[in-house]
Amino acid sequence: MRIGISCYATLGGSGAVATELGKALARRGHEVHFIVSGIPFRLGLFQENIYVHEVETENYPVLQTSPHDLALAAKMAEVVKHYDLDLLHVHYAIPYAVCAFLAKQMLGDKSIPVITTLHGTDVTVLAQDPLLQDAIRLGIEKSDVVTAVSQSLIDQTNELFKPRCPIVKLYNFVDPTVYDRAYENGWRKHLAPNNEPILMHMSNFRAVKRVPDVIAIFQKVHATMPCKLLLVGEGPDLDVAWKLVERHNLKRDVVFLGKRDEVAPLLSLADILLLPSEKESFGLVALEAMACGVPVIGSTAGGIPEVVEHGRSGFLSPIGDIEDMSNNAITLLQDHAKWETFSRQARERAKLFSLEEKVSDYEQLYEMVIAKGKGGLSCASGHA
Ligand code: GMT
Repeated sequence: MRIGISCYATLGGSGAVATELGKALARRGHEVHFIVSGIPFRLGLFQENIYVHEVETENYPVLQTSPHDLALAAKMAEVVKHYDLDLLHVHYAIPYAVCAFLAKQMLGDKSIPVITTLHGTDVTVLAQDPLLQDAIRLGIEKSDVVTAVSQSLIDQTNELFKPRCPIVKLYNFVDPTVYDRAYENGWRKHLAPNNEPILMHMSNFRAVKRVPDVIAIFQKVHATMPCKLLLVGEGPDLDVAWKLVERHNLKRDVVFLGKRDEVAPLLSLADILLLPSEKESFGLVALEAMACGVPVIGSTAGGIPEVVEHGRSGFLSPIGDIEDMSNNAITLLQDHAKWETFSRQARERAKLFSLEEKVSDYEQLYEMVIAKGKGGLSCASGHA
């Protein structure tokens, strides 16, 4: 198949999933064309069957804003035509599903099926804005197939948008050959010289991640036992984290590592992953941590309970229940046998979300959409 993929190129789970999916499809012999505004952060070095088409727009003095999304739509149409693509798979309703719809209009007679994968923020955050809500609705309604990364996200999308076609659930995945605790490296000694337990939080530090809760949980655990906190990533609440760490006199035991592309070796250093999010449609970082044998202490937000089994691969508490989350972390860290059991169970659980299996699911979906497209899309044709 010849597949076009559009996604956000910056750090974030949706870009990671879209890129890993594209790479896996290319390894299976498909021709994969990334149509993007920047090089996807996990793309890595040259790989056979992968093409990147970057959209660049100039800022014209007379226009107040750059016509980026229109250029992206035009680029999609151009790549579809030039490479005779079989389908477009876009990640996020806005702008990508809307751009794909525009591209279809530009293509006129050449029909191209569009699959949209919802990752969360468009539905759970951006859709609160009534104007954007209409744009997201258009993206969903005009896609031939819509998938979502958890049941929780499907439920929220159904409630808000009542789409005519059922949304397909396709969970995110992890490559167990890359995410594996076997990575153990010399850093641990450097970061925790007295073999203190390491707690980790990894995110884009948006408000929905509840970074102040991360610090508060760590503060309570730290008051009970010597331990370290590793913060990976950056974003709007990074400053808040710095200030809290200083105010609570935790500087010596908290390390800010900043943005990192290759996270498997880092996750393998951790004893606990903290994910107390307010919203989380899936929680890819939880799955990646679990594959590295790291139990998760988190909230019950969104799709997290579909990934982390409470009481087996981690503990989940109501959003904001710092007391419960810190007690759970202490329980696991004080009982090594229990931690070992949770670590093993986390790895076993993560194997159920293995890359190869989920990529086959996407392949099947693509084949079905292409075949239906040739005979006229059924449910989806009602949309167009
Ligand atoms: O979590 C973020 O802020 C990044 C965001 C993204 O768009 O990359 O992540 C969303 O998609 C991921 C991949 O499907 C999910 O694992 C995350 O749970 C989801 N984030 C939210 O729902 C807040």
